[in-house]
Amino acid sequence: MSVRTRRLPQPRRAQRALFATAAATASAVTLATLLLAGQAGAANTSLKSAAEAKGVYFGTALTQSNLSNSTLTSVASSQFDMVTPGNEMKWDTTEPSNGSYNFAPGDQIVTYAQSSGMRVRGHNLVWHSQLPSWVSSLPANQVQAAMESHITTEATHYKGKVYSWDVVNEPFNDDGTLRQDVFYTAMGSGYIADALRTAHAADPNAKLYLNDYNIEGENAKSNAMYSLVQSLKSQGVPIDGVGFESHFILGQVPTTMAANMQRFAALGVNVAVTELDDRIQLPASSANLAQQASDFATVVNDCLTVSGCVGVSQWGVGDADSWIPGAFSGYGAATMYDGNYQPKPAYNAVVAALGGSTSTSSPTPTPSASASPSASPSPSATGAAGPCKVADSVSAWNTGMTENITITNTGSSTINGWSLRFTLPTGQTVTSAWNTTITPATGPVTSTNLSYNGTLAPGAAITIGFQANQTGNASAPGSFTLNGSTCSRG
Ligand code: G2I
Repeated sequence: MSVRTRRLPQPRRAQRALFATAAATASAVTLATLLLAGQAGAANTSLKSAAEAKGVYFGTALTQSNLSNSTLTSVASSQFDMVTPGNEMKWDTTEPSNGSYNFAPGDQIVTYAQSSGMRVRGHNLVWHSQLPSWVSSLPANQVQAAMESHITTEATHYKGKVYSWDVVNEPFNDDGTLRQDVFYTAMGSGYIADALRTAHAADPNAKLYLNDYNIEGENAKSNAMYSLVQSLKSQGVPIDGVGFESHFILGQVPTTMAANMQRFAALGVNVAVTELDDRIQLPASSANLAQQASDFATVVNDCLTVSGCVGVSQWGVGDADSWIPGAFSGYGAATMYDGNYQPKPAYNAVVAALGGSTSTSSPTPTPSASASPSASPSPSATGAAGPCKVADSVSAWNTGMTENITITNTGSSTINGWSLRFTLPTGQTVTSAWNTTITPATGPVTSTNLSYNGTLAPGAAITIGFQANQTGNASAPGSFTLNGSTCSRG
């Protein structure tokens, strides 16, 4: 498998110029946008600009309720150039009763995407889930007509506004047999070709996809998808792409992913990573976050390796809006942004995998594809850093505690790389940390910057934190020194 060099196809470039105008307007939007760009600003290349330079997109899922979270939308519009509506184009929203359509929630996402210079992956037209009961209880001889009119009406409504459609979502069982849903039961396997033809008639320019999970590696399910696509292509059925959802468990990205995607591309279809996340059993340790950075970089590299891979989308912007904690008890931290929309090690690893720069001004090392979050502070970290202020807050329970520490650069020079030293009260043992590495786990400890938050401009603040076991004394440390200077408190 060869690593390709891509040139953007002309239409994509022209479209991008159009989006750039919209994006220029949108980028004036809010101070929050600027602030967030600064926070992610450990990385001076955004996900989307790095992806576009490679001829691919970087997308995210967004729901209607996400649109009222300005922190989230600031990250979304500055970092991503493709949006997949999380729920708003699904059948239960768009046609809750027979013949009665509601496109308002989906339209809101499209409007947001257009005003932010992002394209839209339509998701989805036919799926066994989030399907209103009126469809599943139709007599078999009425299912085809209902499916065709649903597809025709929805794809016509969004004609010219979506880049692609997931026409049939998740058609397979894990053993490679087709799911016995209402569509299969009424029409047999031919419902898939019928759905694709109907969508193509309504919007001939949309790229038409089949999308599924657990088809990322070579296995019975991906073999079945492969045979289906091969057969559809041989019959001249309009199919343009296969979506690999990619809901991974930490450390379990299949080693056959690139080869698997490549065999689909060789059939003459595009491939895309459509719903990437990488769930971690909580609490996430810094080693977990390093593994996650490696997993994300692997997936992005797999896409870049495969000619015909058009882009990667994450399922949700950050850990705070991810579906994982609600669906998998005890798991979370599955995205590139933490619960406060701060970039995690996976973010920098992805920018690096895309060939972008994660730092020019900071002397902290540019993370490699397998970036470790525990980048050491730069040599300058040992010098005097100038004034600093530390505010900390502790929340404790019988045997544990979390502590968040906000460090502000109150001086007039930029801090490039930092070490914060403090002494943990007796009985406290750090079990995990965020936005920093803390060593050792007890007693006098040193907390150092990660690769993405080593630079602190004058007036800038960052928050780090840790979870610890404690044996009755959950108080905060008495004093903090930053690069050798004692910090004021408050
Ligand atoms: O399950 C993760 C994804 C797997 N592939 C297809 C995607 O469409 C799917 O997305 C998720 C949404 O992210 C969830 O938000 O699909 C779920 C349903 O299968 C969505 O969850 C549902 C909840 O289960 C409902 O209780 C809720 O009413 O979201 C609904 C709308 O908020």
